Amino acid sequence: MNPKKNLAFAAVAAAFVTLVACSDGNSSSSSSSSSSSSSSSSSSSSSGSSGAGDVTVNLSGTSFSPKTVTIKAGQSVKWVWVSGTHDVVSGSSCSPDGKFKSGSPTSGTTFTQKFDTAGTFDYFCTPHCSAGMTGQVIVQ
Ligand SMILES: [Cu+2]
Repeated sequence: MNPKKNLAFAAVAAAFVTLVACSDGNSSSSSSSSSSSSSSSSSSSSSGSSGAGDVTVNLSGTSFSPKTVTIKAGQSVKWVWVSGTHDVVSGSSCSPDGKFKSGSPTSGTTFTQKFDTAGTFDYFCTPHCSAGMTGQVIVQ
C-alpha cells in the first residue's frame, strides 16, 4: 500500500466531515426564522361565500362602478363603499321611488338588495346625484 494515498484519503475525509458539520450548522440556524404562516387572513371576506351569482357594485368618487349591472331574478346586488360618503336610493331623476334604500349617506359599509322580479331599476346616490352618480340594475 502507498502511505501517501492513505494520507490523501484522510485529508479528503476530514474535509468532507468539516463541510457537513458546517452546512448542518447553517441549515439549523436558518430554518427557525421562516415560520410565519398566516400573513393574509382576510381573503375570505371579499369574494368568498356570499350568495352564488351576486354582483358587486363599487362606490367611489362620484360614480357607481359598473354603472349598469344585469342579473337574473332571484340574484342580489351588493354595493361596496370603496371611498367617500354615499347612499344607494332607488329611483330615477334623483327622486326616490321607495323600492330600496341603503340608509343615510355613510362610508365604509356595504348594502345588499335582492331582486326577485324582472325589470329595470334605476337608483342614485343622494349626495352626488347632481354630479351624475346614478346606476341601473337590469333584472332578467
Ligand atoms: Cu355618492
